[in-house]
Amino acid sequence: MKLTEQHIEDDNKKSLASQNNSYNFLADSLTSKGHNVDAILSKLSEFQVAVPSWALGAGGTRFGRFSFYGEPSTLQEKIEDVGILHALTQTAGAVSLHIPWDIPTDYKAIKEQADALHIKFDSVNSNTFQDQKNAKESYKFGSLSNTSKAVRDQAIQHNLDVINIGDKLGSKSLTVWLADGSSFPGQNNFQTAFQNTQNSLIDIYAGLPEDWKLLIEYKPYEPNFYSTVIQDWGASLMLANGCGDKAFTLVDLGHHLPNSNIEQIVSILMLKGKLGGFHFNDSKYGDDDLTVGSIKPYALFLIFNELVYGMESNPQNPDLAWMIDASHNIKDPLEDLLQSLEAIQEAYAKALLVDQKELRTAQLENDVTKCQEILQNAFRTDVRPLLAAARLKNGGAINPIQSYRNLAVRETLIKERGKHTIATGL
Ligand SMILES: [Mn+2]
Repeated sequence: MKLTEQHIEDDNKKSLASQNNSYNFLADSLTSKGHNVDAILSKLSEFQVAVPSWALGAGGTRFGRFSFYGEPSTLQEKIEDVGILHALTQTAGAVSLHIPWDIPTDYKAIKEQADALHIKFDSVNSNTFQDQKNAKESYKFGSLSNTSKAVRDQAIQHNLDVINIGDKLGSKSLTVWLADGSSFPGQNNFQTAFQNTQNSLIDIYAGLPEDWKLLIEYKPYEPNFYSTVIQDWGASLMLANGCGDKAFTLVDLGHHLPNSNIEQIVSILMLKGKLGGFHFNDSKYGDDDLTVGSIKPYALFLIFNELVYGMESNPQNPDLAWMIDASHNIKDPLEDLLQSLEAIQEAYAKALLVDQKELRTAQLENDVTKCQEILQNAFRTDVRPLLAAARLKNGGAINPIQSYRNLAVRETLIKERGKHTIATGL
């Protein structure tokens, strides 16, 4: 299924008058406060977030998986789904592939399909957290950190293969997330595991093309419950520094212990020019992989405030790889992703409303109340008409979920693909 601009334009007609009223009111009010509304709209349009290939189907929990009808079962169908998200939102212009779940059989055809839908190939993700069919060695006790050289070598080779696949598609970075760690005290020698990981990453780094980046993700626990080898940003940063200038830390919102100050983490990493990528999701307790912005929207805004500050003030930090990393267990995955994309844009737009100069002055004067007022005034602004205007400008939907339902996207996908399809992946 392909959503055309005409489909969306026709559906927009129903809400166009009301959108224009809300937008004009908001734009006037922002302009009178000194904001450059056109500049904000351009920034919103430029901000593209990658959709991971594994988020297009139902995820499941360790207790069960409830399939969602009409799921994409081939890479081609997954890209088709990202095309639908991008057509509606104009902010999902990239896909992040997971290897070996999504190895293309025909590179040229996949690239042409993605090009036609204006979708780029963002970071490629390796997988050494589960054993593949016919693999000689097992990752049961770790991959890049394993005590066995044969296992480490297999895991290194897999990452080199992933780079090779990504290179053929135009990707420019490899994301490594390891499940390596231990579930019981005494199981691992912390120092050996860390050093093995560092050495393995150095071997992978040596295989990076010149214009590529290595993004190292961290996570404090799960699937191992006593220790993980790369448990926090400090460990990731040490490993990145041990590799070289093209290695960076990747922050995943769900990969922190409760109440961690994630905005401070991203801020310091950007100061050091070492934040390479960011994974969006939301959580109440752990790595819950819930819809972005569904639980802690203010925390997301505070993080974006630091990201915006970093993007404007830290030229030493590269452009970031943005990706949604969530799982969908009870909602239509595409509707869930539309909600996430909206929440990301909303937090970004609000962060763009923070008057950094005024904030700086208030900080210098130690006017704590004013500092808080500046942030909260931006956060409390309803920016949704601004997001809709940015989408509208590029041919997207005023209300993506409403259009998705009005245009009967899921029903059409079920008709085309059948009911009981299963997306490859988890
Ligand atoms: Mn992640």
